[in-house]
Amino acid sequence: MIQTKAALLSLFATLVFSHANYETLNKNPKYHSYKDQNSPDFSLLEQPSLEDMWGPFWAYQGIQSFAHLPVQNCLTIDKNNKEIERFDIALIGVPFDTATSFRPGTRFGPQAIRAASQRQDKWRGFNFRAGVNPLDDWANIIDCGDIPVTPMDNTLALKQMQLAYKQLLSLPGNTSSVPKYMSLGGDHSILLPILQGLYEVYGEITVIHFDSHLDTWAPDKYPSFWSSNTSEFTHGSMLWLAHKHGLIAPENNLHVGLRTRISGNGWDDFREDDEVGFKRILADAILDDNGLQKIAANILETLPKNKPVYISVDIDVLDPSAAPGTGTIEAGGFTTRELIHMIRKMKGLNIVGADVVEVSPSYDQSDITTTAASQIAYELMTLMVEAGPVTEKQLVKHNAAKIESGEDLRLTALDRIIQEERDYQLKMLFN
Ligand SMILES: [Mn+2]
Repeated sequence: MIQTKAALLSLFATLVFSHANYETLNKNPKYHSYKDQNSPDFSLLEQPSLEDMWGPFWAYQGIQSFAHLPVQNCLTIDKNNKEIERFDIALIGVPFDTATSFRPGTRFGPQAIRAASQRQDKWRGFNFRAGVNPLDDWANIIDCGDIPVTPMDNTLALKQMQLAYKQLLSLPGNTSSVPKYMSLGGDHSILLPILQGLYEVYGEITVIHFDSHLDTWAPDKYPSFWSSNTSEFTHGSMLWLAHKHGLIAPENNLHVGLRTRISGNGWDDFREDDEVGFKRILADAILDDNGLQKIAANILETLPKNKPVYISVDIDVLDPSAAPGTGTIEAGGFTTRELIHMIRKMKGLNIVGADVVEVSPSYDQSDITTTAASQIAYELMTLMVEAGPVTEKQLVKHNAAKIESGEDLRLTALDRIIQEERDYQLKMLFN
């Protein structure tokens, strides 16, 4: 009897507490907009503002930005203007696809990912896997629109992307010293100018690269007699170039999800990949006992804890059933759920930027790929929010020993390639 009484009391206490809890603790009026217009109290309510009445809209309405975030053309922001509205994290589209070796079409990626992100917004943005709403936390997040990259000339396109990231990374953050960018591709070659921009701000970056392919191929691994400087810049060689120009850490970069066939009759590609400073986690590793957990542990063991880390997600890391809308699909990849799990496990790393690339909507079915890409972008931004604001101490300009003069030779080398190529092209065109 005593036991029953105690049980009843505890049940009663739980009911009272949970009711009180819902009413007083969890009910954030910010997220409860509905007013009972039949209630007698309704006429006593304050006159609603036009914003109250017409500001909120349904997920499929409004002008499409990523997750209905505010839009600003960040490339036209004058950083010296004190009046500008500052931000900490921003989406930036890079609709460039003329460095692809197989099926093109990723120039339509950023707009399609935005369209697929419409059911994400501040209002219903709480990431329960992380315990944070990345769209409504300390970071001011916006959509910066697209870099207007030319589809006519890759030398010029590379130059435009270099200058664009330089400009974007020179803007002051709101809470952060520098904003972080979540780039939407575009083909994977866009990673090179991104890493160049980040190198100037942070120094060498460690890259974690989710991809079914290596993308550390030397340009001469493509079978062609014909070559030029710009022909070296492709979506399969950008990591080789980044290594050659000293933009990435010399070791402990990591591929996750590899499963493509490799060149020739042996392990050459893997040996060359070693030289570029990468370790490899193959897609099949997930078949081991506790494979997913082991992959996540391996990622955390390999990546540095206190150094800048960049996450690049080629959507072809997913199985074609989970991401058919990409240029170079490979059978036998991860599910979206598995990839999200791996990303979630990277909490605590110093993520300074990320991308989702190679989304090619014309090969997509029922928005499968674009929906996966928009969710991955959201998970990556969650990581950025969890990492906290960028502090001055993280910036390379505060480490004078690393860069002695204002100009870094490793960056000017790439600029020189571009200039030489430009001169060469002009000569070919007009002589
Ligand atoms: Mn790739």
